[in-house]
Amino acid sequence: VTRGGQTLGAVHRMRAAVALAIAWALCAPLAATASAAVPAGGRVWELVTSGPDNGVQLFGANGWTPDGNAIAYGSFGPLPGAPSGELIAMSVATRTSQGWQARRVGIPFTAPRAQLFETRAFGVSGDLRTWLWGSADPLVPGGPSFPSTGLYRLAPDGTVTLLGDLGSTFTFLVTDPEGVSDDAQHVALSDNAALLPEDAGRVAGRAAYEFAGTTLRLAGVEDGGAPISSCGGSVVGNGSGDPRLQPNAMSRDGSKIFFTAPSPEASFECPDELTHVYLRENGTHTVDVSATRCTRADCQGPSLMHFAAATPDGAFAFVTTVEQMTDEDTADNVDLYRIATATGDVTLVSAAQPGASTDVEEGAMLTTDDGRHVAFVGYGQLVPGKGAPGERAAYLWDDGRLHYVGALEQTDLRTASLSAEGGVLLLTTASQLLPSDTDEHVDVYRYDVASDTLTQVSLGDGGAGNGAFDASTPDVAPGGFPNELPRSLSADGRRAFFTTPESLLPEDVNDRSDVYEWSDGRLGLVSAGTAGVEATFQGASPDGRDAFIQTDATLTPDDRDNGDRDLYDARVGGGFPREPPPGEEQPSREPPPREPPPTGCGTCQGPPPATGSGATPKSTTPPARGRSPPAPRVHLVLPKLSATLLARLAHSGTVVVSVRGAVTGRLTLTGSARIGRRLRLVLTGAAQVRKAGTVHVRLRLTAVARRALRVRGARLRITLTVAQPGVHAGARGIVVLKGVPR
Ligand SMILES: [Ca+2]
Ligand SMILES: [Ca+2]
Ligand SMILES: [Ca+2]
Repeated sequence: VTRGGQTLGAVHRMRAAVALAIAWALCAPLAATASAAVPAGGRVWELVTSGPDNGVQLFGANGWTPDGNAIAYGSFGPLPGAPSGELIAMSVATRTSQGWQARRVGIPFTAPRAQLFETRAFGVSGDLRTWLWGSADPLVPGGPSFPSTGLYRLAPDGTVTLLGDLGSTFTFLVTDPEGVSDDAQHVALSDNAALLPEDAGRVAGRAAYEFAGTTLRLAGVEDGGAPISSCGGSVVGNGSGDPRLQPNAMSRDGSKIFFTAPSPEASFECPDELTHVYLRENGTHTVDVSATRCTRADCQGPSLMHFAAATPDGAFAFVTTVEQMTDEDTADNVDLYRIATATGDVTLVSAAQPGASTDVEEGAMLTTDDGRHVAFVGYGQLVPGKGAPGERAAYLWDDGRLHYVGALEQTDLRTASLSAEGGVLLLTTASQLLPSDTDEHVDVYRYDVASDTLTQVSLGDGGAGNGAFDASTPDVAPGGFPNELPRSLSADGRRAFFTTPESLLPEDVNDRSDVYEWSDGRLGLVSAGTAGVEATFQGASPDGRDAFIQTDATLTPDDRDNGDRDLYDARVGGGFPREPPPGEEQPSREPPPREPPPTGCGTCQGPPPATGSGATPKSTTPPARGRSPPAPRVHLVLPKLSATLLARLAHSGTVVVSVRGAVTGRLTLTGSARIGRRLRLVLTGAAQVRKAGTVHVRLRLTAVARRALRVRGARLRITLTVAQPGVHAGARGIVVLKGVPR
């Protein structure tokens, strides 16, 4: 297959390389020859995972503050300097005038057990300062322990509060809370276990609960506190647990919880009860927001109600149902309704005219914060003269006016973005919506209400963009809870972001994924486009100034991890003063003690040497607050892994190794490697060290690693981390395991 990007690539390779070299030298965006500027649009790359986090095994970004100045992200395994030892370690990076600085988030461990798998972050406040933690190990004395999971709140000052016991569940199987308020003081969740005596009569389904402060109460109840459903419980939102499928099931201030009762999965046990959508407000008052307003005799009801979304303030709820909720609605199809919770007013969203008939899909829908602009998927012809009979298509409802956007095959609105001001919808589809799209692969389209126009955004110079590549926009981070849904459009809709492996501009000289920005009709590169390295878009700040990307490319001089993956902010007008030259360093930024690579080490290597004294020590943690205690002079040494030991590990799946330099407390060894396209946990080991010195640890290959090694010719390049949470030292290195085909 010949692609436009490849034929252009050779011609432009040199030009792009020169442009990049200049950008490097200036450490600033290029002013002239705008078409060659990388990154485009006046953006400057800033290394977010800088200092000790440079090159950590990133898991994903979990969200950022609206100003784009702080971002939360997960990484594999306990990081050196971490206060605790979760499998997915959380950090928050904050932008300062000198650069991005990370702090670890975690709760120090109280019991010598496997925190690695049994503890994880469940949510975070909007300012990324207050955290919710779930753990099957007690994080405070007397807290629940396995198989029960405790829910904890970690305050900005480090105070840990046990909120309650979520019942007998394994932490990694517990769904995330379905609502966390902006201040993280309110948490809504659907639980199998009966957590309160009032819930003891439930015979099927889950029950919706709410933590208000430290008070646990049932949410799926009548005014007086009795469960609405006598048999089938209730769920927060629609019970999907997916923030894309039930946005704002809890209002951002925590005062309103939308719930469905009975719980949809209990329909067999409660055949006489129809699911309805209710609003529970301030833990005192409940309204059936989905009660029909139709007064005709033939209202096609009563019927099931499905919660689709709410606005962040809870002023509007959206439901889909076949029941006719208003007298004007006479069609017998599934419709989307908007309900004003204060007045009870109901608006039929999914019909351009009364009587128009089509079914709305019970899937992802989008609403602006004011509830006046809504995107949804429907089947058939909702707007006269647009689309085809039976066609699955995206629609945009604009304050009473319905617009046909375009056909959607396979894809849905999970990864779509609606601009905050409501006028622009960005979506991905494999359908060819415009003549410019001649491939059968996914492209990105931008619909503008004001001009009623559709634009193919993933289209490059000279028509590049019709190769066999799928463009994409981000879904919710794989690390679980988001505090912000990934956003691919600026509030005004004038900036749109996406990822594609296709080379759309001459500056993109690789055939790997890169991040692009469409801005007022011009396409630019947000990531580097340099050979051999890929980048993916994570999300943007509301104004579009900050575009967060994850990339293996080394984009700034302070990225010294030899090509490991990092988070970057491509920020309009960003950048920092240059680092002080060697010798001008603050005395407090003492370089970390470094061990030479162990001898007789087979294929392993020590951490890369610090390049220049500007390197931030990998083994120190910024003090949480107040004076920092003197860092103990401790440094762990990676285990010696001879070729024989590695072969034994590959064959048997486990070996015992010795780690030098341990102090008393918990020690963990984790190894991660790329298998296919994903970063996977491949090695684990832990020990409780009772006597400082050398400690023996049993290393185990995970099932996924053992499976991968059975493939002939397989090689796993494993990043091995040894860490002692709370101890100011750690070490990382690389080992290579060869496959053992059988
Ligand atoms: Ca296409
Ligand atoms: Ca590329
Ligand atoms: Ca890097």
